[in-house]
Amino acid sequence: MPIEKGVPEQFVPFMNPFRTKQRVIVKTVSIAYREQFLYRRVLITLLLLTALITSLTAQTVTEIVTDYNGYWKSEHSANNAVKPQNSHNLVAFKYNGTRYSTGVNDALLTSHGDAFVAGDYKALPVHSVSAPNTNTKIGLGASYDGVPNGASNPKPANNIPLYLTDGIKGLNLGTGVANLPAGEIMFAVTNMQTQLIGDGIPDLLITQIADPSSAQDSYEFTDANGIRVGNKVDINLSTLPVLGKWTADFYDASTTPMTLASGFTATDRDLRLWAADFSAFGINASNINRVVYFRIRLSGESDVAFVAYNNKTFNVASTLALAPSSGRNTASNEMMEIKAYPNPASQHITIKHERATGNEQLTIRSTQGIVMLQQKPARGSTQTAFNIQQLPKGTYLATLTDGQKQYTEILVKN
Ligand SMILES: [Ca+2]
Ligand SMILES: [Ca+2]
Ligand SMILES: [Ca+2]
Repeated sequence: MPIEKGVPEQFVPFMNPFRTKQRVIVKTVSIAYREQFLYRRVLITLLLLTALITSLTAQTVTEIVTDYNGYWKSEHSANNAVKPQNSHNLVAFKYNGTRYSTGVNDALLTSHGDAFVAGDYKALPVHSVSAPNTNTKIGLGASYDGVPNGASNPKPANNIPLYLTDGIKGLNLGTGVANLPAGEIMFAVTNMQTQLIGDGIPDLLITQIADPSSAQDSYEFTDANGIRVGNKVDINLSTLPVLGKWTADFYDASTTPMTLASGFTATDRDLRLWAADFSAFGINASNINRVVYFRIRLSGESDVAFVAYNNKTFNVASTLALAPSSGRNTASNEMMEIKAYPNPASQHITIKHERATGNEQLTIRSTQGIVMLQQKPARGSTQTAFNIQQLPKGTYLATLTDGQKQYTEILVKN
């Protein structure tokens, strides 16, 4: 949700080079050549447009069904006039012309005569995120707080992970976060099913619940050391078709209790959904065995009710960690502001960090999120050593936090 940004960039400029060229050349060439040139120009434009439309429709969700007031269906071509203003769960979505259920309530679809392919989708289990900034807002259906046209007292809980994982299977579309703080989220993935990659059935669903900006979140798979496997996918949600509208309060999450400004009370926003098969991430039979994590790099401007995954295609063990990416090159594979060495290690591991102020905490967690070791770096120090002899062999996450920022590094004990 852009707060102080201008109009998002559109894909405008590709015609311009042709125009410039034409102006220069046309004066000096024959009519026949000019016609031929124009014909070619039209042909090239048509081909470009066809390619653009094909790439857009390849990932297009055109309809959603939720359990709002029992049953609510809204299509891109015909937005439902009813605007949800409370919790409601995603029951189904239509992708490339086929309706897939999420497993929230298949019987509801059957009772309304909606044909569907049975699916099993769950929200990614986000347990922690970076600290909210002044643009971060919690979006809740306007009546979620019990006050249709105002704020409740006490205010709703200021709990970002809650609103990204609430509802049936975590798929509550009526709660979410606008301008989700910039950072990285890592998920440990298991049981990747090769035969379900490239089958055209979506494996990832991303919601967009407010005004989209052109800033792009980036999604990718990584190996045990955080190195990308396949390709990253930058997701521009501003080009997606609008599937419907909802009426929401956007509480300011930078203070607790949260506050609700009048301009953000009971205000209408668009709902969008992005979906893709994991083949879009370059995952295939030859590299699938290297996949250990799924990583999201958040731009700081996405507005998310939940990010869901196809539970038939892979399982997500836990949320590992989140670190802010401010000032970092998000195109890079580097994810650490802290550095562990040696890594892998078997006896001792040393973690280099910025000069400690005395307010930091260094924590080593298992991939299940269990705290294994913890230390407070000494004030003025730039590295902290851990004895890891007692840890079982495997992969761990070291996280440095000062209450505001978090930095994470993947460790391997061998
Ligand atoms: Ca309200
Ligand atoms: Ca939600
Ligand atoms: Ca698939």
